[in-house]
Amino acid sequence: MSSPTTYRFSFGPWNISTGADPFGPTVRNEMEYARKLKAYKELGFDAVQFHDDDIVPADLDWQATLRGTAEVKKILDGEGLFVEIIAPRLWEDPRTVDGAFTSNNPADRKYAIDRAKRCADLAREVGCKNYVLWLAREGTYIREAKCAKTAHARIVDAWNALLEHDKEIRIMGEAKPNEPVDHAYLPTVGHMMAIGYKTIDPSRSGVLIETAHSLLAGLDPADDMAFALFHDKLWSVHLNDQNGLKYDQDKVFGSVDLRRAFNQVWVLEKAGYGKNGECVGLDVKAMRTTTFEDSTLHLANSRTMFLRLLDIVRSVDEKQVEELRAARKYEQLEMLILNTLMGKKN
Ligand SMILES: [Mn+2]
Repeated sequence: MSSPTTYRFSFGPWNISTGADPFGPTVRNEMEYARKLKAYKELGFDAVQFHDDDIVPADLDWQATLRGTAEVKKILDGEGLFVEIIAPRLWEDPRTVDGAFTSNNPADRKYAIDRAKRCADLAREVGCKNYVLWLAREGTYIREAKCAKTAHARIVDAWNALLEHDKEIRIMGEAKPNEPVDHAYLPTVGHMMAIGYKTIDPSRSGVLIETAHSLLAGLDPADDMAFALFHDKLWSVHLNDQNGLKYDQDKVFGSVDLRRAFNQVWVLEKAGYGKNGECVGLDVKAMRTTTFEDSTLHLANSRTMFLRLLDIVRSVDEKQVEELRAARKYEQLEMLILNTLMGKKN
């Protein structure tokens, strides 16, 4: 038997937030940038997830960008952190109001591709080869607004342009079925992987799976992860939780459905996720009622939940599971899992 995985954890600086939501302003002070980066190790995290403009503003000239990036890299090195992934934030600029790569406007599409390439250059500067595309506004509010068939081709063209631009990066598509657009193109992990296989380099095309995004698509996150793992395409995750079909909630991992969280840890652990350097990424949001002093608790709690569930996964007697599977005694198998989750003797 191979040695157990020592998991490494990551999150993005946006996970320490001021608590604004679409219905109200900020409720906590902004935590100073260097203080956020300092929090990582204190909380037991090893790696940072960045949007391009989490490092330096997107409109700086290249020289200023290099200076800003070097400063951030210095802080990261000082803290003993590495950059796990970088993603271009292609959903806030006025030019991406109707989508980035799938906008009907050629000038806007060019802006999106140029910015995405610049993000790959930033990744190189901070020593990161993992590039994430969350296609936030690639979709429509009304179906007649765009030619969907053309839109898919444009996404592949942009993906290819990035693979061409940097021969070392690998690109992970992050699927989400809705929000901010009503209907998103590539709404599921399966869609995203199918697009990856259509690119010029499928070996550098994979996925990042967020728990809540699978749930919003009505799918089981553990099965989505298993599907991507079977294809050797699961290169990062955003673990969190989600209470039904609502807005994207980014709740603490395991806080809604303990067994569902257990199933995700089970799948990751059994497949050896993390053994090739993959991180356990968390994408969680503090409650709006949380105070500034407690504004990293949801991260610590999510990590704790993962590790406690990992202990439980590792404590389940595999031989017993195999026997119950072989005998098709699923009632007993279910009770074995439930008892284990409740800390009861079987
Ligand atoms: Mn989310």
